[in-house]
Amino acid sequence: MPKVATYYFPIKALGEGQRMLLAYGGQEFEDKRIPMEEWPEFKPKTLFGQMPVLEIDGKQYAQSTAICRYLGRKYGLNGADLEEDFEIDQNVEFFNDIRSNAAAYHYEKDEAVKARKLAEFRELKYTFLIEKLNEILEKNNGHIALGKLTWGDFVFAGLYDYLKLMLQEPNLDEKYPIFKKTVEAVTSLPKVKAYIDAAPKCDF
Ligand SMILES: N[C@@H](CCC(=O)N[C@@H](CS)C(=O)NCC(=O)O)C(=O)O
Repeated sequence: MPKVATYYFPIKALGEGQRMLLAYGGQEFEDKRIPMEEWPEFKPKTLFGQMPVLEIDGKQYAQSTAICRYLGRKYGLNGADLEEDFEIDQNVEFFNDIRSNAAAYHYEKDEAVKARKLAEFRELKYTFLIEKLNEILEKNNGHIALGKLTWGDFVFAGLYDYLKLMLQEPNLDEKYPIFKKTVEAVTSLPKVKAYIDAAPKCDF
């Protein structure tokens, strides 16, 4: 078996998809959670100065979506053809767009600017994006694409709690029950559940 390690901050967010995919694939891995104090030293050793990073037999792999797509292909969680692969990519990129929109105000340091950006997002974009996401997941019966489990669901499930935090929407689950159902389609898979039960607990 190859020697595999994952590197990310001690949260789920962009790092959890790859961890859950490795667990799904029955791949043992070293789950390296780098505290913020150690990040400045590790950053220059990564491909793009960012995490998550996946390392297989000493080779680094970067970019969370590309990593999840790669592992998904490895473990049979991709589409059956070009068209199906496209549908997964397309819907994952749409989900990533929601994340980018939320990140645009979430990381703003100036509180007044942050409040203004959040208000603008709420007024102009939020409802359309969230309703569209709900429609996609409903249409696919609790999956992000193809009406069945794919690597895209791991991206969604890994990031969902962090997205909720960024959206400042603790009640999202009640309003859109399909979101939680999509997360649980991944987290209830026996090997993934075993990984989660043993992993450090994180809220997001
Ligand atoms: N497009 C990249 C984004 C990665 C990213 O933004 N990583 C953040 C943590 S979520 C990071 O490494 N931040 C520390 C830094 O940039 O110094 C991906 O999807 O992997």
